[in-house]
Amino acid sequence: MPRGATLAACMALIVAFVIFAGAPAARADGNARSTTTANPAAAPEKVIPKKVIIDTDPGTDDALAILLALNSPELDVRALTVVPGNVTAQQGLENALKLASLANRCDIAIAGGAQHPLFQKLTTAELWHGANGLANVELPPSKCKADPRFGPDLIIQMIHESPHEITLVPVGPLTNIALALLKDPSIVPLVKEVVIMGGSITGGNVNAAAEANIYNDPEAAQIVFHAGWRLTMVGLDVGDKTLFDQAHLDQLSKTHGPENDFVVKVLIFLLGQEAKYGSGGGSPMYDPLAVGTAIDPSIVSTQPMHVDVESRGEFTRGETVANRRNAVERNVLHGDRYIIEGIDHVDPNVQVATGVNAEEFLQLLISRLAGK
Ligand SMILES: [Ca+2]
Repeated sequence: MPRGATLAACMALIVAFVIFAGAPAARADGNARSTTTANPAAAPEKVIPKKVIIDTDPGTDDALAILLALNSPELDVRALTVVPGNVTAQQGLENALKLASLANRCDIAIAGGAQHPLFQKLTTAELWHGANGLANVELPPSKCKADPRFGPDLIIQMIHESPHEITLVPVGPLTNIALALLKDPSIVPLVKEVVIMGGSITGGNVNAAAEANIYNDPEAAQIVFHAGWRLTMVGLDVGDKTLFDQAHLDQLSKTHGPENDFVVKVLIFLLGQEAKYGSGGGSPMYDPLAVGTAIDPSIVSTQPMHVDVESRGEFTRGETVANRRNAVERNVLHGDRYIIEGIDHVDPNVQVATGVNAEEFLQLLISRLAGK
């Protein structure tokens, strides 16, 4: 009995040891499995779409930008607000309604806004965008209805309804955004981010100095640039690197769908205008690149700079004057002359896009519109 009892006790000890020793291993294995399950590489997490409001003056490249946004799962387009620029406010609203209808997206709010720039007459750009602003392509009448709210009021309301969640993507003159800021400055800290198409740090397209969106309302732009929110400027000079050319057009022409076919017609028009008036080589995708940057910020590289908008220059009204070193000399009057007494730092207020992965972006654009 003692012998048998000893054997039984030993067996019990061994079993207990195995269970005890095995338990941590089993727990570790269990942990490992749950870690594997949570690993994004094994099971990608559902990306929460970014809520965006696109303020637009549609516009051929606006049309491409809007359709890119509406077909990108990374973005949750909450509203299109219309500003005069490429076309009049009335034509722009009609175009925005037709574009949303084409994409079967009457669920989003589409509202008119300002009727003219803050302090100057409007300059429209039918030369570049066609008489109707959409490359003279006639879209079917819209099934969508305009939201009765005033665009800047709609922007204010949506920002308050979703604090810290809304990304503003203005791709026209900045009149509506400035009006929203002037009416309710409390929106500034409640906006997640602002990504604009506009400006340039290497010369303009209206004239030597100014890019069209900023030229069309410099005072509004200065208000928006100095609001104190996170602002990324996707300007003319980076847009000029994203040339949609004949090879891209051939690629997109192989697929079909109402949006795809419309976009191909617009791009044929744009390539024609570029051949006639531009530098050739393709059509710059200005507004779509701003949307592309909202989709994937890594498409562009940026540098923080202090940027002011010139509003009084004889030759430079509407220029985005970028301080690349974020410093100014401190010049102090001594008698009949100034003496430099030091260097003062100026805070950057803009993330200026200075580089772009153009082909990656163009392929993103094509892939989102193909077959739609
Ligand atoms: Ca535009």
